[in-house]
Amino acid sequence: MTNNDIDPSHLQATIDDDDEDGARTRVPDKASDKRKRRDTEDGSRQKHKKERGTISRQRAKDFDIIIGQALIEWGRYNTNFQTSGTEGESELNDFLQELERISEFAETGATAARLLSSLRKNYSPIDILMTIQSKLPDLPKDDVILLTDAKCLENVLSRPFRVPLLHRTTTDRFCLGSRMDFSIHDLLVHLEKAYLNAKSSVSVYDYSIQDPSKRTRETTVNELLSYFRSDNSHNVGLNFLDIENRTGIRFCPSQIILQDITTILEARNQPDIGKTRSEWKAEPLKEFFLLSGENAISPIHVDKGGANTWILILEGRKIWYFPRHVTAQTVRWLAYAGSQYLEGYEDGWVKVELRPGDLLIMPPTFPHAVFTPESCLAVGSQFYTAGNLSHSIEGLKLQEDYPDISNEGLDDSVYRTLGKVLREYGTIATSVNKAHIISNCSLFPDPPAPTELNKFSKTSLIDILKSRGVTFSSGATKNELLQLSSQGERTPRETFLEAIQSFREQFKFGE
Ligand SMILES: O=C(O)CCC(=O)C(=O)O
Ligand SMILES: [Fe+2]
Repeated sequence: MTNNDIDPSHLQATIDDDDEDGARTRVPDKASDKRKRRDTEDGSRQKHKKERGTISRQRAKDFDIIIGQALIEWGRYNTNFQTSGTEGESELNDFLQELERISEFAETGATAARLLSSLRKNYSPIDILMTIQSKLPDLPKDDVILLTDAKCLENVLSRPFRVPLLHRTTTDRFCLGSRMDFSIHDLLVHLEKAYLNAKSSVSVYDYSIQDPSKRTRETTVNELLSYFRSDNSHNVGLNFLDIENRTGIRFCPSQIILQDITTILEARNQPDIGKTRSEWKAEPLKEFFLLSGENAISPIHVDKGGANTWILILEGRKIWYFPRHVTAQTVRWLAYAGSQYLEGYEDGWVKVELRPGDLLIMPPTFPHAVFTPESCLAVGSQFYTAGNLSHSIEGLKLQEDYPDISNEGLDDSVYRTLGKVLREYGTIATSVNKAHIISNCSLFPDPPAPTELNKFSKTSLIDILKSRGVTFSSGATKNELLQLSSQGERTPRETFLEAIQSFREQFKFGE
């Protein structure tokens, strides 16, 4: 047996030989009075047995109290509200009721770690081991990774993660966002000043509309202002999920900016601090506000482009639901079953309650549904990390294959960013990182070599030219089309496919 192997039966024997204080029971040694000694021994054994019983009962009670204290405190909320009865609303309302019925609040392995450390104050390591042994099957697994502080966030982001990260702000745990003193009122004042005169439009998710693909409609800042400023309680929770943060205030936790792979590559490309000669210019992380009316519901979807998403609550609350076990297969199931169907998810659904100051970070292409029990302002954005890059590539392909899984379409910036990252990342990736990325890169086809273009049909050439936005006369011959195709500028997606191809070529077996 090595030092790392602990034999539970051995521990049991050791502890049974000792009294609960860890001191061996001493019996008076008087050779002249064996009987008395036996009596004393019997009495003392009985006494200790009784004491042991009381102490282990007490220990079990203490343990339960500590478990109770270590569990995350989740607030109450109400999902039974009046709807105005349109078909879209009642459908989504039924969806929410079902989601509530089947989902459980997230549990975490950190609970077990906290339990251990609180037990250490009162019990010996052996006591703890014995108790943990019997409770092991009941100890929570990680539905989320609970973050304790900024250092912890930095560590977790530097590795791959497959479950959401959650940081809860409490009196002794500060918010990880760079600030949180910005309310719904502040946003309305800003929007009124910045946009109203320009009659700017914003998109709103309106679930009173029955066809899910038509629920995102354009509206004006004016409608947004009057919706949030009227005192009447609303039947329909409107959801403004796409308000670009142009306040000049940045909320993103600095650990996210520092672990964002575009930030890292940009810094590497600029050894002379202060000079901006580099070709590489990352697009700065754009932040978006999510402004949601009370009782807004978002059905199941993934966020776009295989990116990680962070979200910080500034005011109000949200209930965030997700499958307990997510793989590419889960996402394909979502594509098949649709955004309002909850069965078929392995290990069911879990939820977290998000309060002001709380930060949630989801890994790439992670299905989720959201309920807003009280009007809420949140801010967030998307980013790529080295640890999750192979999953991002897989997620991007999933969204290409099943566009309906996301509430936002793919845009050129996704391909541009990932293409640039792949071109640069090979120089710093470990061989394991490279292997993971390459194996998912093979989900994408190789871009056509210019010499192979002549094998393409006329229709395929027309498609290529159209995707590049190249204009040509309707009567163009195949040769003319060929010439245009081999000369023209590539689309961001084509450039991304080329980046994938050259990433693969960097990796030579045996080197
Ligand atoms: O807050 C909501 O209702 C949904 C937010 C969300 O998941 C998104 O905008 O992608
Ligand atoms: Fe989302």
